[in-house]
Amino acid sequence: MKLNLQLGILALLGVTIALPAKSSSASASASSSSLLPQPKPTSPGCGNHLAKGHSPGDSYRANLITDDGRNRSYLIHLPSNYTTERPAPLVIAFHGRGKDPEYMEKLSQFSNEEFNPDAIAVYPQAIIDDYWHVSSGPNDISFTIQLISHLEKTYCIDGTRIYASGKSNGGGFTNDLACDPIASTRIAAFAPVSGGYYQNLTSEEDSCDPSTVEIQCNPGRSKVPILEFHGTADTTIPYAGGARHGKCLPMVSHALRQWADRDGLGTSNKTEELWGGNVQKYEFGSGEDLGMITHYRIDGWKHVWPSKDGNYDSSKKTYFDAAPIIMKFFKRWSL
Ligand SMILES: *[C@@H]1O[C@H](CO)[C@@H](O)[C@H](O)[C@H]1NC(C)=O
Ligand SMILES: *[C@@H]1O[C@H](CO)[C@@H](O)[C@H](O)[C@H]1NC(C)=O
Ligand SMILES: *[C@@H]1O[C@H](CO)[C@@H](O)[C@H](O)[C@H]1NC(C)=O
Ligand SMILES: *[C@H]1O[C@@H](CO)[C@H](O)[C@@H](O)[C@@H]1NC(C)=O
Repeated sequence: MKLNLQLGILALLGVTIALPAKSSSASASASSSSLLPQPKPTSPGCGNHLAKGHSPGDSYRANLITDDGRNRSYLIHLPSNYTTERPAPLVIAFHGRGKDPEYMEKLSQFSNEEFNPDAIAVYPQAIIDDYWHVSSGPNDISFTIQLISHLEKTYCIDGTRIYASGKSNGGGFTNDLACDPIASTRIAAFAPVSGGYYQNLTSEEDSCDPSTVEIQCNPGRSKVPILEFHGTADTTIPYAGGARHGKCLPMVSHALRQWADRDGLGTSNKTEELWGGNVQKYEFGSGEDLGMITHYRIDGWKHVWPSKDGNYDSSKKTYFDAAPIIMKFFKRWSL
């Protein structure tokens, strides 16, 4: 209580409170997160008119000045039946390294009404090498939390139905948000695709063991829903993991088992062989929680967003589109 009060006074004085480091204790993250807006099924932006020149169904770029003074950009798509009265779900999709929001919009298909009939889709732009930063450079986790608050003030959003997805570096970043004590209390569910879940090695001499490496993760709630897609022929972020860029990539199945364990779902799964056994769907949990952690392992698939028709990543086709599966998964979860 005393700590809360002190932090509250600091906040009133305009002192920036650093986000707790990943290794911080649970009590420190709880006291900081109590200063943040709690998720509500409606938002302060309900009732606001759209800015001049923008209508439901449009995609357009907009900007946000963050508290570190950076001018950040994002692409937003409004559903065609968006109204200023009915709170819409929000999907935030993070592009891969070197890509941009327009690429991610076409790749992910989250602005395609056939796959996403009702959620606002927002595609933020990374800066400095078009890369999502967590431990150095711009604090993109803080940026994402500020972006959510900004979008809730501007648009009519259901704050209990905000979701995150991303590809490659954007997929790794989606997992970082799920592991963050504060972001994980603002975002209801997460869907990384071909994500790079880089872990620090504890010392220089340490070697990377992808099947045992412990994933640093401090979510602010006990049950975090995750849906992950990964191809076994991915040569950028190999399914089997390994050393890369001086860090350690976990074996993808090992990363998912750690999530299942963290969510209290145990480490064994219900396995379904799909499309003639070329895709394995692994669901962890039971009863209402079945599939809270879900993983699609795609045999022979490369570092490519799954699509039936081919896409910007590759003209190759696979058995399914990721977007409708992701949207169906998101629909199950709210804060
Ligand atoms: C932020 O950048 C955009 C262009 O990307 C520009 O139109 C806008 O005026 C900038 N905002 C501020 C406050 O500098
Ligand atoms: C990983 O190492 C980087 C420096 O290379 C450091 O800034 C960061 O805090 C470390 N992350 C964790 C989770 O220890
Ligand atoms: C799910 O269970 C099967 C059978 O035990 C196992 O082969 C597979 O590796 C498991 N999947 C994951 C992601 O742990
Ligand atoms: C827009 O409204 C939502 C909520 O009522 C429906 O679920 C969507 O199906 C609808 N979208 C379209 C394209 O009709």
